[in-house]
Amino acid sequence: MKNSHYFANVALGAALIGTGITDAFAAEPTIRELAKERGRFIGTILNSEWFNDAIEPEFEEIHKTQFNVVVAENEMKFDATEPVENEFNFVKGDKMVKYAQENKIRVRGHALAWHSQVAGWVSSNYSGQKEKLLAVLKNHIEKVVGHYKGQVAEWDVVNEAINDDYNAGWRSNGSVWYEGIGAEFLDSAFVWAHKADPKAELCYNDYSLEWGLREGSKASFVVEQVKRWKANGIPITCVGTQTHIEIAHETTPQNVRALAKALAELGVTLNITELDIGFPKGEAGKLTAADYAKQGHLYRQFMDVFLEEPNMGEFVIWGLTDAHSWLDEQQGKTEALLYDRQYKPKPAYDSVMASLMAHPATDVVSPYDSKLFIDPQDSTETDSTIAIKAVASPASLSMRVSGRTLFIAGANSAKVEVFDMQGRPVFSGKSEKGSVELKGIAEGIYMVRVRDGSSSLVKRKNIYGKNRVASPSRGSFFHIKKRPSRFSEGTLERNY
Ligand code: 9MR
Repeated sequence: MKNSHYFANVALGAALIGTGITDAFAAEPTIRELAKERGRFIGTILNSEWFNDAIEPEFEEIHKTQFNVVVAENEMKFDATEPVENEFNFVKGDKMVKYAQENKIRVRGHALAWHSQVAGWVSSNYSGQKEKLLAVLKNHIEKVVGHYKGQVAEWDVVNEAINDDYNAGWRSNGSVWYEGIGAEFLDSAFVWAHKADPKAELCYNDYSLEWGLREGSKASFVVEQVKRWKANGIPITCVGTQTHIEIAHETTPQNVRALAKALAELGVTLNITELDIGFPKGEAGKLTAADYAKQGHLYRQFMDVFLEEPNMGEFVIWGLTDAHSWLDEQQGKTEALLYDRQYKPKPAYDSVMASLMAHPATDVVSPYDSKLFIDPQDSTETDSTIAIKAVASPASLSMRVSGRTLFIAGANSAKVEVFDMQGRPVFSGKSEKGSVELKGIAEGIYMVRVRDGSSSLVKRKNIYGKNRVASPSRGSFFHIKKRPSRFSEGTLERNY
């Protein structure tokens, strides 16, 4: 386990000022610095104790030093934001957004349409009344997303709407939304959220997505729904896999990799949104160094997958310290986080750092390529709360591959980089007079990035051998042209 960390560094660093030997400490990076260099967001929740000013001072110091994305544990949920019909309470959410802005931390909003933590008045007043419930949900989404427009980069628009059967389908029991409205509450929620903040990323978030893409699984069901949403112009941009797992769940990182690849085909980002890797509660106090090393190994594998898959953007852990975790309060699990109960980094912390170090920034593709995804009018700073735009590609720049030649229109001389689907660079060069030979690349599908000054374009391309001609591209990777929505409220076309 590391024996030096933030506080140790500060204290020792302070003691060494004046001796001229502070460089070694200045050199130790934080998770957020490495995440930022890689164009990614790594973070954790602000626990409810933080909102209530009932948390140790170490918490916030570590939080803002180590992480660059944040989520409210409970304070942006329906029951917190609209406890009384059409009376909104943004006090706690605003407190977090202010903190995030002051510390240049990206904000995830959690969660808009969920069957749990809905204010009691919804079912007492409107249970089973479709039109009323639609109006309630619409008003809630418009007011909440509207309030945080431009400040919350991404919303969990729908949370946990899939049932836990072995043959996954929509959760039909215990959901005031599904029971009263039917499955179109999901489509509507995305459309309303997009209208309220067109630049926000919009996610479908759920648990047990880490159990693989077998037939009937939640993950397969999500992929099918995302296909339908995309085909129907529903503005979904991301899926969140919560990933609350146990130490024995060794196959889960590779299942997450498979899900990322399936979603990449659909031009959708996969985010890890609530990771924790718990030990059975009975083992508390008996855990050995080998147990913690095993936990670290699993964290490492998740971080490896995260950094290697080009369509993964956020890695959020559901808690910072084992001293404050929903697992201890509500589940038979414990000791699942990066920091122990005394705020000392665990081997899991070292493993996350080791993974980041092993994946240099030049090898990590960012789905938030600042030039491609962020509206130039907003900011060039990725480490910020500015909303990400998943659609902009400069109209003037385009590319096409024929055999091994990449033709670029809109730029005479552009920087060209090619990455394999693991995000590893396989070619780098410059185009001359609008074309470049892609030498030394095996046949296959690649991500091609072209940059010219402030313009940048990323597309997925088939690269063929000399004598074959490329088939028309099946579409770009993140060049998602959001079709103008064919949907107006009340006329949503569904395909379930
Ligand atoms: O951590 C949250 C805990 O404090 C709440 O009591 C609980 C109530 O549902 O919600 C926890 O957070 C959940 C998250 O919002 C959605 N995914 C599962 C999380 C853990 O239950």
